[in-house]
Amino acid sequence: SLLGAEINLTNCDREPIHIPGLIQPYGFLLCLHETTHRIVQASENTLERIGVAASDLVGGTLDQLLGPARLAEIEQLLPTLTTDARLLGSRLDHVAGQPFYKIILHRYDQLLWLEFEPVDENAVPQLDLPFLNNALGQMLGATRVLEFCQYAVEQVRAITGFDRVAIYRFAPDESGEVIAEARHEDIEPWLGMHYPATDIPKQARAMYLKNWLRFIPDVAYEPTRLLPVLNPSTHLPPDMTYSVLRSVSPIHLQYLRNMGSAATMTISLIQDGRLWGMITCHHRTPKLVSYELRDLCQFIGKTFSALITSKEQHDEREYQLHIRENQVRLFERVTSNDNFVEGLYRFKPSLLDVFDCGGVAICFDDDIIPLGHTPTKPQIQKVLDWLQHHRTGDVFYTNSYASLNPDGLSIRPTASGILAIALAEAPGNYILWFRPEQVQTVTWAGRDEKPEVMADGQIFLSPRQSFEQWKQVVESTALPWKPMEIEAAKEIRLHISDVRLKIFNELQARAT
Ligand code: BLA
Repeated sequence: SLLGAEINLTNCDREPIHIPGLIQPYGFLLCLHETTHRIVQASENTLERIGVAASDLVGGTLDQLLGPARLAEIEQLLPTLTTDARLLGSRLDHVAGQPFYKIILHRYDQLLWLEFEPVDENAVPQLDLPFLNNALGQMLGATRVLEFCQYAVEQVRAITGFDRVAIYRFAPDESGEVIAEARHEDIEPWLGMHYPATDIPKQARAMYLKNWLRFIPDVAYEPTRLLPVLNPSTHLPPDMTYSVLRSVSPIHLQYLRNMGSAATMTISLIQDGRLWGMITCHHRTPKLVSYELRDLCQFIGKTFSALITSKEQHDEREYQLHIRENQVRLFERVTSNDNFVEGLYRFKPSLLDVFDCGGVAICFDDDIIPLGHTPTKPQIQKVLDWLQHHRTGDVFYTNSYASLNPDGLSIRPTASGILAIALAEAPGNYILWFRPEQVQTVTWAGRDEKPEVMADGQIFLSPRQSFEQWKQVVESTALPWKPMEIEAAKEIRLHISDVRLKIFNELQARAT
């Protein structure tokens, strides 16, 4: 590595992936001095690509390569260039008598970057407006997040033809889950799989916030060096953050090979300045996607990003409505039933159905009524004893009971999360909602496979070893209780106390 530091599985976050001094050789790169427009660096594969040695190009100007019309066009573009990529013309360009190339230009790190990409003549890009219009209509019309994601993966697959197009959504702990997928029927599904945060290191995430798209057309490539490796003015390797051809981390290339992927394209999904998720595309054989189609995919990624918050809000409102409706129906039973406790569990919806949980326990007058997946009655009794000594207020909740009470370790599969409401004055009267440990509910990629070991003893690089690591992080935790769920529990508590007060008053009235 350029900084002389050994990058391995434990320090990926420090690999300086923005300054590899290398490119993917399917295209070639020229870096021009910002003011003189002389070529200061060139990728070493120009000889192979266009029959001109990089050493012959460096120090010279572009007129060695391009005709006067093309040169004039470039000279006109250069002064206004920014980090935003510009494609030179939508027509094919002829470089020094060789096959067709397109030129992608941007300005960064005091250099003008000219990246030459070969044109796949079999895949002449078509900006299909009816398709786009229809795609946009679908995305706008989708109401739920998952439906929205499904449209997006199907559209990207229809445009590009990748074997697999998936949406990978990040969790607050930065691990992620495949929540939508469109794939070739011959390959195994990844839907529902979880992968660890370390699969996409921090600096790579930061890079994908600046770039909407990362493209690796052939993971089996031999990287090509820049000549010279260091920018002569700065004596540093040039910052390739915005370079399309930027060479890929060898660790990530190995990862992709282990996944059975020969080509990938990844589109960032960004919400409020943070990475919400990514559309990841994989192909079993090398695959060149034209710049225009990649641009179209970026357009879809940006549209997706702009709409995601509204779809999330829709899901939230729908969940809120579901809670309200079930609450109302539950309250009717509680009020109309002679025995209000029966109203809580005998019918549908019961306490189990009002919001997401694994199980419920109604603990009333020394009786415990469990519903769904709960600890055993004696275990529940222990939770009640603990609550009486430790609880503050009428509502208590945690998504990691075992971290508060070591005794909770034995019940963590069903009761890592506990939401409790105290009923009435009598001590020990509670309703408890339970939520299972996340580890019980998550499908981790390859969790049941044995770690494989490579010849040199290094751990085989794949998502499949990371389950243990992640498990340690989230052990004994459940998904957190949402504010609207806690609110719903409080309302249930109030309603029950109203009903009991009414019963009490009626009894009093009858007695007098
Ligand atoms: C990059 N890792 C990536 C990228 C993805 C993933 C999508 C973006 C680049 C690309 O398009 O391929 C991970 N891809 C996934 C996951 C899924 C998927 C999780 O399809 C699930 C469906 N990777 C590791 C480890 C390290 C590592 C242990 O697993 C470090 C030691 C590094 N991953 C790594 C690096 C990059 C990366 C450095 C940046 C590559 C680049 O842009 O140069």
